[in-house]
Order: sequence, then structure tokens, then C-alpha cells
Amino acid sequence: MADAGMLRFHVPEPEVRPGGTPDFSNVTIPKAGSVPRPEIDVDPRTIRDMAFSIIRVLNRAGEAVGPWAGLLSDEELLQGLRHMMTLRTFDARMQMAQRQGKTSFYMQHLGEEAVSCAFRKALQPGDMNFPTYRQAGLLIADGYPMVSMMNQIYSNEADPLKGRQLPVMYSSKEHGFFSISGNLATQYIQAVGWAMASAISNDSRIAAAWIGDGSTAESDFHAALVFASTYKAPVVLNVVNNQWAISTFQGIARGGSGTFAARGLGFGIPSLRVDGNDYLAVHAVAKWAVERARRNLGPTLVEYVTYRVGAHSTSDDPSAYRPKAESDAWPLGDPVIRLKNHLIQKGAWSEDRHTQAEAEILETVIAAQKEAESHGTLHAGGKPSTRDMFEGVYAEMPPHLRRQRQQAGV
Ligand SMILES: Cc1ncc(C[n+]2csc(CCOP(=O)(O)OP(=O)(O)O)c2C)c(N)n1
Ligand SMILES: [Mg+2]
Repeated sequence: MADAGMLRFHVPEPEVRPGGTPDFSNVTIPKAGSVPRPEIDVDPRTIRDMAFSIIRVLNRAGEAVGPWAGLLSDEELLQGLRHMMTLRTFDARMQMAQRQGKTSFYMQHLGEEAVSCAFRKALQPGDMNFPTYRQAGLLIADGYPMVSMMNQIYSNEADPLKGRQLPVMYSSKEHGFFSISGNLATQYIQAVGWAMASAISNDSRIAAAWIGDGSTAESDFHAALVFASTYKAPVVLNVVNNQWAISTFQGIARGGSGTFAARGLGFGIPSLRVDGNDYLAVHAVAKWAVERARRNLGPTLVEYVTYRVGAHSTSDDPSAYRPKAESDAWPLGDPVIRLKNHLIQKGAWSEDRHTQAEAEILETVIAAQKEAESHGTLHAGGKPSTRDMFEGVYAEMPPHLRRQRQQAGV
């Protein structure tokens, strides 16, 4: 045996580096419609192979096929398309606003719009998401005002969070969007705890936990799975695998488990993988998982297979760690174009109407931006009061904060 006695340390390497030719030949894509749709109360032991496949509805011709198709009306699909287009336009405007110095920071969703926009439509009012910074579609698809999101991004006088959170770290109890934590993975155990509390109090509301591929390496992710499986918590455990964690490729956090969904198998949690760029597939799988939670059948782990087309954030430059054309080579395409083609193929949409909708959406986003900017931006106009930073944490302000507030003279 070669090297007997000499240990070697193993670090997984991405397939390609900058300057190389993008290669996704290792990503196996099953045909649309080929993965079965099990009954809601299926024995998890009988569907273990679903953790290694990919549920897809939209085929290359833009048709919706197979057992996961047929849940949404044309009207609902057109609304979904509009939500994704709105999120994309919102992103483009806010990315530009950051470059203009109107905010310090922004994070885009480019390529991942279907995940949060379609998931939201599977929930009911009162359900609670514990999102990361890349699920603003949960708010847009639920009708949360874009102006409020922009006010938060600008930390202006109308910022609902009064300048106390990093830009894009929204919070809205009314819209089922728990305050985002910058400490990755902490929201996963919070979601499971919230779901357990909902069950303990015989409520009917369920929780959705959200995490990125890279963050599943945090201990909190694993602790959350223990509690969720032991107590059959009414929670959907979402893992958004967008292939990258800033500059680290997904192979590092995934380790030897083959897929992120497979992480759930050791806990006896039904674990599915879904095409994250397929609005219909995301919605159908979300509905299945949400119904399981609601019917006391316990947690479901869902891995959304997608690709982060944009930079990690406005502080990142992906050309330093991946080939420039990698996103063009991503085999699951673009979520907006795929849903658009499906609707055109059905005769419910056209190129002209799409172009017109793009213009209308841009106009709406610009109008919201003007309104938000009338309340100030990072370096201009109205700001939250310094007094606000002392409020909202304690029901009764403790003496040391009262003293500090006096010293600040506010
Ligand atoms: C506990 C913790 N560790 C590290 C960071 C710094 N950090 C912010 S985002 C990020 C990458 C996360 O990647 P992933 O979970 O795949 O989510 P994505 O950004 O791809 O949506 C890191 C390491 C953090 N915010 N919190
Ligand atoms: Mg990631």
C-alpha cells in the first residue's frame, strides 16, 4: 500500500477555477416529471432516494409535466411571474443605489427568485418564516410595501427598524418574516423552537426555516434537525443550495453526504431535492411539505438546487474565484425566463406583454424608490432619532441604558 503510515489531509476542490471552462457535468439533472409524488403521510424510509434526485415540473419545451404539475392556475402563475420580475427589478435598482452611495450594502437574489416567491404562496397567514438575507421574495410575494424595504435599506427616518439592522435585514411580524439574524444558522433552531411552541400551544401555525448551503456546516443546523425530528415539529426545513458560500464552493459544507438533502436522512426526516429555478416545482414541493407540517406529520427537509448568478453581496467580486461565464452554463436555466416561456407556450402570455410588464414594473419600483428617498438615504435627508437606539429591546429600560441615553442627551 502506497503511503502506509503517512496521513494526508483532504480539502475538496471546485471543478474549475477562474479562467477555466465552466463544467456542471457532475450535476445530474433528471427529466422533468420523472420523480414521483408520494402521499403526504408516506413512510420516510420508502422515499430515501428522493434526497438524491431533483423534482422538476417545467421541461425544456416550457411544458408543465408529471405528478407535481397542475396545482396553479394561469392567473396565479402570472402573479408569480410578476413577483419574480419585481424582485429582480428591485434588486437592480438597489444594487445601483449602493453604487451611488445611497446605502452601504445590498444583497441580490439574481437567479434565485423562484425559491422565495413560490414558497410564500404555499403558506397561510400567521405562518412564520425564519429567513436569511436572500429571501426578500417572501415579502414581495406577500405584498409587503417595497417602500418600507427601501426605507430599511436606506436607514432613513421612515426605516421601520430605525437604522438598527444591516441593510436588507428586514423584519415584519404581520408578513410572517422573522427578523433576520446576521449570525448564520441561528435562525434554524429558532424556527424549530417556534414550531415546537406552536404545537405545544395547540396552535395551527407552522414555521419555515431557511439556510444556505454553506451555513449548514454550522452546529445550529444539526441541533435544529435533532429537535425537529425528535419532537416532530411542524416546520419546513429549507436549504437553498446556490452552489456558493461567498467564495467557498458547496462541496466544502456538503462533505461526503452526496447532497444537502441527504443530511436529513440520518434523522428520519423526509428529504426532497427540487429544481430551485422552476417556480411550479418549488411551489408544489413547498405545498407538500407545508401540508405535512400542518397535519402533524412532522418536519420535511427541502434542498433547492439553484445558482447564485450575482455576487454574494455588494462587497464581493466573484471573478476572483469562479469562471465569469459559469452562470451561463448552469444547466437549470433562469427562473423568470422559464416561467415566462411556460406561460407563452400555454397562450397566457406573450413577448410583447412581457416587455410591457417589464416597463410597468420598472416604473413602479422607481416610484417607490423616489418615495423612499424623500425620507432620506444613508448620507442625506432624514435619519432615525438617536433616541430610537435605546428603545424596543427591553419592555422597561434598565438603569444603565437610561444613564447612557441621558449622557447622549437624547
Ligand atoms: C456564524 C457566521 N459565520 C460567518 C459569517 C459570514 N458570512 C456571511 S454570509 C456567508 C456565506 C453564507 O453562504 P450560504 O450559507 O451558502 O448562503 P448564501 O450567501 O449563498 O445565500 C458567510 C460565511 C456569518 N455572517 N455568520
Ligand atoms: Mg450558498
